[in-house]
Amino acid sequence: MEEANVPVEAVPAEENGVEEATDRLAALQTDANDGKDNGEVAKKKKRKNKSKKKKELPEQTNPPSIPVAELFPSGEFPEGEIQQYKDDNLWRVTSEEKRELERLQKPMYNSVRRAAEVHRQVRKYIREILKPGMLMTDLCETLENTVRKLISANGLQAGIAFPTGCSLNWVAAHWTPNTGDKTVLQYDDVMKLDFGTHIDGLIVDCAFTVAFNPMFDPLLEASREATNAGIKESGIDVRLCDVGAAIQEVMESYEVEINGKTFQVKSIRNLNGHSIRPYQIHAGKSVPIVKGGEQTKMEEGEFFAIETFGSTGKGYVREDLECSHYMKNFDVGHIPLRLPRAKQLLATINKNFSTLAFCRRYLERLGETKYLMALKNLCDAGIVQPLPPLCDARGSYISQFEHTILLRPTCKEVISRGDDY
Ligand SMILES: [Co+2]
Repeated sequence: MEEANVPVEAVPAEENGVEEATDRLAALQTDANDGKDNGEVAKKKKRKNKSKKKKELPEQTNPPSIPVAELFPSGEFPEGEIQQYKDDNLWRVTSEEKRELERLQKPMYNSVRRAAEVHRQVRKYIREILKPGMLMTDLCETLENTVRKLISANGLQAGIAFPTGCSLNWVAAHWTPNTGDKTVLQYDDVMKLDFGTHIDGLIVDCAFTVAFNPMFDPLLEASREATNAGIKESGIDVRLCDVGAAIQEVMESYEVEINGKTFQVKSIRNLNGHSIRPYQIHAGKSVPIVKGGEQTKMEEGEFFAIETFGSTGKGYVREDLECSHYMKNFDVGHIPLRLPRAKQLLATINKNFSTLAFCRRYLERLGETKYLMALKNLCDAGIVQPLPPLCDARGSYISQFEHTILLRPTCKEVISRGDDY
């Protein structure tokens, strides 16, 4: 019923840009990839011979091009990592009542697992092609087009859940290049790749950090392990402040030496994880990453993004730099608009993003031009919220890891877990 059924690749304005991005990427590819390609050819021949005897499951190509729906013909997508609840909640594992509740939710679990499988396959590919010298815009467009393909993007029913965050160094979050940005990824950069996929608004919010210089390894390990500690601590009836305390303890047990100076890694005190609901990335509950937070409890059935940020700076962020990210206010009802341009832009936003976050590049690929004043009108009217980059002290470095978890009635499922992190 969505007319956005038109495959996104069919948007003409985008075609050239994508090809250019792909060409520039190809120029950067190493011989390592050639070796892989040859291996692929050899494997394919082998498969062809075998296939006479037994029908095999399709395998993903490199670069990835097969929608994950086709890779799992049964329609069942892989479960995430299962963790048992602790202490007072051990009984849930075997409760027949709780198991029945889960049976009813199976289709919903399966949808979000499909979004997670896309996330895993896309990040695996992006890690392979990432290298210093890449244009950030090319990186994002390649990532986004790969998501669109693997998730079988279709209007608001399946697609990208929010802009590709690729914040560098002291920028913690909410940075993606605007059109024309010439930023090039550097060997000494610390990049947070934070991207989201969704099926029917069920969002997988998952992020990792990339650094080429091994000097940053302890900084990355700090936030990776802090996030794992937060996931471990999470559970039904667990107080959010206890999750924050567990995260900070692990994070701040790390030190990192950068160019001869030693820093204790700090948890950024004004950044949080968050609960997630359909089409609502920040659904109301915040998961602190330092001690002293709220006593509010996590509840059965909730989705949470557990994310932590480790910094060598002040451990405090403020809004800075040019804005790229925007999102419709989830709670705002119909507001009549008189300015025709603002009205028309809002129609585009409603149709393509609804209450999912978007960026300027996403508007432009839909054919929007000269929309900045209209966008400002929507922000001033309180309909759209600008989400500017969040920055610590200039010259500092920040790492981030994030997973989406689901507090199922019988167990905790780390939906976005992969063999990478
Ligand atoms: Co998040």
